[in-house]
Amino acid sequence: MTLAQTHPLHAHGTHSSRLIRALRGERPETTPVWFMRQAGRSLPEYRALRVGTKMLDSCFDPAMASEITMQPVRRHKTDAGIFFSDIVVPLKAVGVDVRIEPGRGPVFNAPFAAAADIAKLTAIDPAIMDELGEPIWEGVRRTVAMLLEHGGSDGVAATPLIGFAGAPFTLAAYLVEGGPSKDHLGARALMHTDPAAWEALMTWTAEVTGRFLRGQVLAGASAAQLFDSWAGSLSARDYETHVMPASRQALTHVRDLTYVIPADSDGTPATERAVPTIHFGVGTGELLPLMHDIGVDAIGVDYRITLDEAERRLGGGVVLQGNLDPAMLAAPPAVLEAAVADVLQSGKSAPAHIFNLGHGVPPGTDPAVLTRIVELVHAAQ
Ligand code: 1CP
Repeated sequence: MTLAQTHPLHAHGTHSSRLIRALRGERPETTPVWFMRQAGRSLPEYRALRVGTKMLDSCFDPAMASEITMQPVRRHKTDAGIFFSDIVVPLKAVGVDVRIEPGRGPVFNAPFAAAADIAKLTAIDPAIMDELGEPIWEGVRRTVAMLLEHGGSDGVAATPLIGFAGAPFTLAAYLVEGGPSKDHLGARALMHTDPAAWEALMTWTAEVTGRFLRGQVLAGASAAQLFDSWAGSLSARDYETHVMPASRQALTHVRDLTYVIPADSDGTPATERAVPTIHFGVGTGELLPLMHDIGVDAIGVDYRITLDEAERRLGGGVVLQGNLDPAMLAAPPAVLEAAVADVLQSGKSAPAHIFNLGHGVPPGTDPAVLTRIVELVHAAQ
């Protein structure tokens, strides 16, 4: 790969942003902060914009998806935007009959639980994602242009956009169950009752979701996060045998995408780096080393273990993202402040720390609390 073939984000100037520097393992003077699910129902401007538009329709509307992505960046001054979409968007793009029910989540017309259903699904060529994803790529391009105009949270570098995708297991948990479930028993059983159908499902899902991630990075996203939200229901052994290969496969789709750190006036030559990746799951304290082993730059940690405990389990030297308990967003200001300070302190065990919640922003959150957290993190030493 030559510098001439590099990823266009070089031109966006996000290489020196707090987020991208932290993902390189540097420790910026100010800890970067963003929130999973920072866009969405906690914001009145989001609720107003969404009136009359179904969730998935908004994801395929480039003007709406880019505007929704910008809302929390403008309001809270976060160090990153996360592209407004959903993990089931690539499935919808390739023609799978899925909808998002308000207050519930993704629901399929029929579950993909039997080998025959899975054979029908996997007969869809994943490569059509590249073309059918065009409204998403256009949404990303518009967002990146808006972020460039907006400027950086530090007043210097541009604010980076994070692209994301669901990991194959979390998507399979919805596909096999036909909708949200508590323990994902259907998916966990299928890997043992019909390992061949399971593998076919995981391989296909990895291709579709990997292409969804790649398309976002090619359109200008500066980093990529893989959400394996429900992997915490798996044993380490099942994760390693039946899930990890597909997650690794999904990420192969962004492995060759790079950005450039320009030459420095002190004589340091330009360097080319792979687009940084983050891997997050809920209740995955037992899986952290395996989740790191698929080859990612940072691990997202939920709120169940402290960041220094996560660092210990990872063997040290891993960039961490997290992990304020979303329940703290409803706590009195003094309690919240102490909790933010605790997370920042614990994050010092890592080479670099990106402040975030331990899971998504709950819909009923007072947005002023999120703005306050950004201020607290940016003011901390
Ligand atoms: O601002 C942002 O963070 C971007 C928006 C975003 C992201 C990152 C949405 C919009 N969805 C997602 C990812 C996503 N979707 C995940 C992984 C992250 C996580 O664990 O929270 C998962 C598991 C989903 C599936 C999903 N979509 C759920 C969860 C259901 C369950 O099983 O508990 C729900 C409720 C949705 C719908 C959805 N996605 C996004 C929004 C704003 C909404 C609510 C829409 C509405 O009700 O109008």
